[in-house]
Amino acid sequence: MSLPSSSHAYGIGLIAVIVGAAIGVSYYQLYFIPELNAKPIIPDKILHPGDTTTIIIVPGAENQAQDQNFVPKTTKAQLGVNNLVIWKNTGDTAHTVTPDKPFKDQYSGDFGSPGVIKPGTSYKFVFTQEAVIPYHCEPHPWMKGQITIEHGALTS
Ligand SMILES: [Cu+2]
Repeated sequence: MSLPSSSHAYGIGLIAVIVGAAIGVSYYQLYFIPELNAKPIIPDKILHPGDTTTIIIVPGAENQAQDQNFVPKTTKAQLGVNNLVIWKNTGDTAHTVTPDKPFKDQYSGDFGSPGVIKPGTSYKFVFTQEAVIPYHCEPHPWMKGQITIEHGALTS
């Protein structure tokens, strides 16, 4: 009788291992993965920098013969200093701020105006990581600019 009872114990042991593994996998899926996918923790001074960087979309920007459209065309901002960047449309035509190739900030997500920036309105984006992003205006592709986000002097 020793053989059947030991094989019975073996069966129970096997079931225990399977149940344990199943619990482990569901724990991993329920708690561990969401933790990994959660937004990174960003220092408050980067989420709420003391200063902003403003880029003006000037009147006549849609005119291909006009050099000035995004002013300034190339801009640098520092993390923790002025990494909240605002594009202000002061003209009378709708424009967009569209990255030349998609850029996704680790915290703020996809960069680029969700639609057009109507005259008198603006588009804001908080950059939380270093990046160099060439961008343009979708309806007027000759309007080009570049924003560079640098490690800030105040950032550790
Ligand atoms: Cu435009």
